[in-house]
Amino acid sequence: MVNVTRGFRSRRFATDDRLPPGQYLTDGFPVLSAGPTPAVPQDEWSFMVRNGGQVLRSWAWDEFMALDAQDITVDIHCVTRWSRLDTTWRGVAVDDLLADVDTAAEYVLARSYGGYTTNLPLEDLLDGKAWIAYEHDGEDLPPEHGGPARLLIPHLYLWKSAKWIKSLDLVEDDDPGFWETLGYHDYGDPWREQRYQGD
Ligand SMILES: Nc1nc2c(c(=O)[nH]1)N[C@H]1C(S)=C(S)[C@@H](COP(=O)(O)O)O[C@H]1N2
Ligand SMILES: [Mo]
Repeated sequence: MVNVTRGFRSRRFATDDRLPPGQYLTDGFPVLSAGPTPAVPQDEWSFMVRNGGQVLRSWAWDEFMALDAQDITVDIHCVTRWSRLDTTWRGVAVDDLLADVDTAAEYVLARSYGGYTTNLPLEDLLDGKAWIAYEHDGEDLPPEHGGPARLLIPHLYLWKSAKWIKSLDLVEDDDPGFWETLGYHDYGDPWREQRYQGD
């Protein structure tokens, strides 16, 4: 009996430990988009790494599918206060996409089909912390959740995980993206509750 109780408690604490301040758990997967879902057929899709105006790397869909992929299980946290634990994805590590790219840039502006942007420190995209994901829950990523492919950067609030990703642009300055220009935090660490500028 004592052991059962203890096991139950430790599971509860384990879940609480994984919930950043001010967040609640949900089993659903809400859709949050600032505009309409862009239609991007796979045969018209490409993904680029750019520096200034220069395209450093570019992959068509078939080329991207041929890259080494990883299965990813992560917790995700939306600034509107919902969190989901153990979400499953498949995608390519940004480390692999930026391998051999030589740059002095310290920041990245992620750009999406449809015009959405979000700013990130380059180092936050490296060392196994970010992916370009094209499957969720064993299925092709649905268009409303960012398909054909989206950025997945689970250690930051989910607005940083740009849906319908088109390019990662290496930049020298941390210029704000779409939500950051409208008052959201430039970095967005859920564990420090960096929801808005000044948090
Ligand atoms: N291109 C694009 N990416 C986006 C958004 C968007 O409006 N456009 N919304 C962001 C926000 S605010 C959140 S919370 C998540 C939501 O992802 P979901 O709709 O798959 O839950 O996507 C982020 N990525
Ligand atoms: Mo969001």
